[in-house]
Amino acid sequence: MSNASDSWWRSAVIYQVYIRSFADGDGDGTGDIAGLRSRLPHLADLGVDALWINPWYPSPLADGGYDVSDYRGIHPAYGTLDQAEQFIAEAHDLGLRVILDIVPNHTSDQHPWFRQALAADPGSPERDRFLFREGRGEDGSLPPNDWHAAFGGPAWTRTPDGQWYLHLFAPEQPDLNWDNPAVRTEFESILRFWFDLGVDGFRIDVAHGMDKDPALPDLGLPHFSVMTAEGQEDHPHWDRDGVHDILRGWRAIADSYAVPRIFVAEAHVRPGRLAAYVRPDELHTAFNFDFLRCPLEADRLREVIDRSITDLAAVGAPATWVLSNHDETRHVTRYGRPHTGVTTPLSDPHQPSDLDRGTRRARAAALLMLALPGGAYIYQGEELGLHEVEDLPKEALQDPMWERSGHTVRGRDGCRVPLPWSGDTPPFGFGPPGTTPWLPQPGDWKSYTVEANETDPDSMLKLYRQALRLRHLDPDLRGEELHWLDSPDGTLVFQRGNALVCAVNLSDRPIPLPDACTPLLSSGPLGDAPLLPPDTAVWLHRD
Ligand code: TEU
Repeated sequence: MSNASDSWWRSAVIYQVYIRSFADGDGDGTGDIAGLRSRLPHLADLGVDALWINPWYPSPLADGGYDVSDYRGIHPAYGTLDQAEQFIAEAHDLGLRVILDIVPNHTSDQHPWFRQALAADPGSPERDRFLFREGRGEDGSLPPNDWHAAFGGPAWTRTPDGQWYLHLFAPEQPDLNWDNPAVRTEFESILRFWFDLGVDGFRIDVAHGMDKDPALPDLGLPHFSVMTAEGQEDHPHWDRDGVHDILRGWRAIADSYAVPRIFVAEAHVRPGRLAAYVRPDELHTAFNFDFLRCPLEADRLREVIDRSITDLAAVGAPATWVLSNHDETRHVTRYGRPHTGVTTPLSDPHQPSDLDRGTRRARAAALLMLALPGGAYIYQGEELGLHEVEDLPKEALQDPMWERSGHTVRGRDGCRVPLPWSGDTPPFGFGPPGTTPWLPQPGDWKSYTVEANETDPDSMLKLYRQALRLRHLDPDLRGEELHWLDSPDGTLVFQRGNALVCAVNLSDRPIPLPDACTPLLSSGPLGDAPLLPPDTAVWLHRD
């Protein structure tokens, strides 16, 4: 491959496949590789460049697969390693690259290493692969420190012999000890295993978490879900300098292949700290959670866009953009609320959402995102216009957040509902007729199916397809420059290259379109007058 194709990742549009909910080939209610392979034409037609597959490894699914019990296999419900290899080859034949999800901060409590650790004595080499400690208090019945787990409750669980082990997420996800050389060697070997099978890269889960202060000092923070080390200069477990040594070692492995492989970091860090992860000898890109979390307000967005591009350009990295993923409330629902930003841990489900408005704004946001320089991520179902399912029955909820929060946070299942493909009733083509999806689909989703999207010329799917086609064809969208043009308050207008202008109206009144421009694609009707209505975006060509 040429150098140009070696840097495909700088502007790639990457589609996130939450495999459990994408397409079910065998009718057991869980998405699988067979379903994914049968739907590859949908992804090729959409016009994306690559797929990121959420963890598909053997796992007890205590956290949707982010609790891995074998890093070199495929969960039997998803298929086999042979099928995985066939899928990778078929995706490549269609011009789609494949990125997997690696989970290095923690394993499953069913991983052989953790089972061996529990069976071994305190102080043993088996225990040293994880973070086992004695408790505090006279009889050691208090956790070793005051850290909280991201899903609620203490970050420590006591074992029958009295020692405690650390888990920054669920108790079923024990944290690995990255000071142990065996841990480092093992993960380097796992990377090579999948690279050798033809995988093009990895998304690194919790890339800011592996390194812990060996003293494991108290944090002194009263609540959980502090993912970003906000307000904490020297945090004992997030975003410590030691993670960069690990990541540099991984980059060397990716670069050792004739066709270099790539990484994207999932790193929730304080503003200004992300660029360190994408220095030339570290990772290639990182998710832009500041953009995802930003309210849909012009001045706030402009600030985030400028800061992202400038910070990352300083280390030679491109920006990335993302509106939704498997951890956050779908943006159609967020943008239909009075407050459109993400609140921690999830946007407030008690605020009502106007889904018509949310959809109009989601369409505008899609044209904004896809006109920005750098890479972009599309979360499965956003191309169909799906909203968050906020009324899942309590007994259906599977996200550990629900249990761990004492039933106060419903968690992330509402954005993970299996996709609707066709037909008028569940399972909407997700699986063969009679399939009961692992999370129930709303009965009224027939207007969101791929089939329904195909027949409506103004559907979300048609908008995404047209935008992606133009993005590939228009040389103005290839560079990494962006020039802001003067525009009224509440609006964003910028130029790419010689002649591509993107105008986004987030104010509450129509604005005049820039002079001497021809509309190429708009997120909603423009009307007869050359005005851009509220909640609408347009791509224009300067005459
Ligand atoms: O997410 C890490 C993370 O920061 C989120 O779980 C966060 O706590 C949540 O978005 C709050 O809304 C990654 C994965 O994306 C997530 O699915 C896993 O549960 C987590 O790691 C543990 O592996």
